[in-house]
Amino acid sequence: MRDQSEPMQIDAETFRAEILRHLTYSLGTDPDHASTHDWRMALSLTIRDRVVEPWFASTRQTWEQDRKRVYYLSMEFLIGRVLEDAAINLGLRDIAAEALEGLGQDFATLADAEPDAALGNGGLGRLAACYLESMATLGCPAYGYGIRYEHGLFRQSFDHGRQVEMPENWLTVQNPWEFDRVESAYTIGFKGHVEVIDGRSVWHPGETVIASAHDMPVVGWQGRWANTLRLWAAKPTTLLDLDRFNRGDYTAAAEPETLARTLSRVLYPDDTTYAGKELRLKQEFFLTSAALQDILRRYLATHSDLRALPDKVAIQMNDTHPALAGPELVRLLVDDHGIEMGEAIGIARSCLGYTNHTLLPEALERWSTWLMGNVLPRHMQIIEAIDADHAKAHPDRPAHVGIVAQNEVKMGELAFVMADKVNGVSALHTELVKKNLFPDLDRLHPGRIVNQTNGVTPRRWIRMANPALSRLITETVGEGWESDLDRLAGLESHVEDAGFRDAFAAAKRANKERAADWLADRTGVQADPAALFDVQVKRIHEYKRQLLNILQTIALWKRIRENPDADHVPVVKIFGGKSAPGYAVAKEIVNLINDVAAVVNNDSEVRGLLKVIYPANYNVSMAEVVIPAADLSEQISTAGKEASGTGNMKLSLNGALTIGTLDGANVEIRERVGAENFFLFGLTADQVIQRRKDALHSRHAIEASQSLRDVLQMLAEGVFSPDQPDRYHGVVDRIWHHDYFLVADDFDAYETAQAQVADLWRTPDEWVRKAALNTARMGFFSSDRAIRGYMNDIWRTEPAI
Ligand code: 26V
Repeated sequence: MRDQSEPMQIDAETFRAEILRHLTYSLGTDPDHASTHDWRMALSLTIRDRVVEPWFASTRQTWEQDRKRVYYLSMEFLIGRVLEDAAINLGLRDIAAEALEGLGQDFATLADAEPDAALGNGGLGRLAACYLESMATLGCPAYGYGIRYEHGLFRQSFDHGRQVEMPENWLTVQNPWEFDRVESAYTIGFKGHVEVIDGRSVWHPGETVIASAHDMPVVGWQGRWANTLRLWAAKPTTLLDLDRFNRGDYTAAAEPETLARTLSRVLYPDDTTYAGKELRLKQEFFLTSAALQDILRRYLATHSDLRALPDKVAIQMNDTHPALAGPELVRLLVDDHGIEMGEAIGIARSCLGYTNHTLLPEALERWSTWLMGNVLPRHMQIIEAIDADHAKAHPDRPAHVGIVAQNEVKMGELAFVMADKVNGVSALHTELVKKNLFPDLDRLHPGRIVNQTNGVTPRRWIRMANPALSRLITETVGEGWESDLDRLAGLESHVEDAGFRDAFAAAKRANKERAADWLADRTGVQADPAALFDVQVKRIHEYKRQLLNILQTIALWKRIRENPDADHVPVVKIFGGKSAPGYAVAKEIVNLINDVAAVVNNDSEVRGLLKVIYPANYNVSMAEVVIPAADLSEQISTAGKEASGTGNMKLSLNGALTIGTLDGANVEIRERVGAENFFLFGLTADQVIQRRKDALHSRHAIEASQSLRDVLQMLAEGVFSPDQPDRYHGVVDRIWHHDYFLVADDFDAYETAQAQVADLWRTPDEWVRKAALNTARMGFFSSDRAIRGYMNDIWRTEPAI
């Protein structure tokens, strides 16, 4: 293996020659005729060549040292773009840019042409991507297992302010970052029946598909280690029905192929409600079974005793979506390897961990026993055996705690019972998992539930997304902070230095200018980089309360119009986010934000004091532009509902102040950055529960707030929907009568906090102090810290470097 302390050595001249070699021999074109796509491919392949070396070395070392491996099973990996991230981790970003310059090409232009790998909905999928990168950085031998969706998360556009979904097509152009492993393929069964032969159960599936592996290398900081993200594509077991083809029925002949491929065709875009759809269950089993067959094959290549599996294998279930890993591992151990059921359950449990990412009841998976029994008849039997085994081991188990109840399989309970450790994703969330979600199981298994507060990778979210701030950090605290984020604390002693504060402000200003250009290009709306950039970017959901933000925006607009000469702070409200396609209330909020933007941005009386900008199709790449430019981070969920949040971490790390409730990781962010550097407002999780007991809570809140009444009246009168004055009557009615997320109850407190924000903005030097302290005190939220926590407390693995 290469000397790991040395950065990769290659000069621009050699790099240029390699790009040209790929252009000629891999792309079959020449510099005079090459398109942007050709250049991007040649550049990507040149960088990819440099990834392969540490990738092979890491794999070889793991085999030679017979290391324990971590397997991260997730239905979602929200990777984003790969090229620049890989270039930066390999230390090749500047050499590549220099090499390209000599060829008349621009690195940023080529990097921008790469489609996002959008194989995820939001937080859960992006967390998985950050964790893969941290495992590679720390030298933790690991595989990510996911599905190679042909279509990632839909593309969002707006038609008259309303969300329209279009299919996403990242694979229509060749993906240079994947290797098709035709030799790594497994048969996945569905349906059929179970036969008992000599006391042994034999499952005869009625349908089968092939899971075929595609590997993406994941390279860590400075190329010291690389792991594999293995994505499964579904293929038919029989390509063509030749009988039908020969009879001339060509469409029907291709049917087996079409049916099989459906399995990995699209990512389910609804992260709010579990729908009980057969195809989703099949996708979950497809991922899980392929991963487990692969894990056992790898283990058995060098071991024979499956009883020692937990010494070499740690499997993490990213939410309950891969929770069939329990029953599937038990099935393989019992049916294929002859291990007794009780022992198999014990072995499987010792390998498995379960991370919970949501408390929302409608998102908790429960499959009907009818569907489960039909699609996976053998697994249904095993789930019942697991449930019986657990009941027997815990005679004091209350009846309602079972895995199977009222003709449903509760996947949370299944994952819990089959896991060695169960974790929440922030301190508050973990307490709520114990208290509200699994109180009885927590009592039966004290110590099983642990906390691992989320983190984000500083390589992508500071070093790559924010080069201006990165340079300042390196100048101030020296090299190496990217893999040791606690060193950001070294900024703190410089905060009283005016020169440092100026430099910090200048970096933010540069990012805001870049973002303003980008926003103008996308939306036609010009933002003044001197204004306060107030940012809320995340999935659109009632509990995240974009509605609260836009109602306050309306109140602000009204105040500016009524009192044009007052000392108003110029604000740019930036929104980004997609609604689930079937989530009508969220779509109404999307529509409202766009309608408010149209009115406010075209109101000459506002004179640039307020802009509302909502570019369509928020994704990882948009986050990389907007987050470094933010002054204010909106983290305003109804307390108790946001498990953690990770955007909150990215924004504060990049020097935004947070306006937020005591929810998820906000609590820990505030503890670390200091209460005086955080705009807190709103009811606590306990107060939310209490408040809902008053059936008239929202009416009381509205009656107490002149400002909210005015806003609701404007909505009711159709001020923002003159073409259809009753468009927002539903919104108004819900706030009055069914305000489950307590928008009304928190409105006044939120307005007060926003007034404090404006006050602080009026003393720019004070603002910069607090912003810089946010960056300096956020080192804890590196995903490296989180992964070390998983390695120590859950996986019991050691880094290989
Ligand atoms: C849920 C469902 C429900 C069933 C149908 C398909 C589907 C797909 C995705 C999800 C994910 C919901 C859970 C989730 O994304 N939770 C978020 O996880 C983040 C990482 O831990 C955390 O920061 C956010 O607070 C939490 O909302």
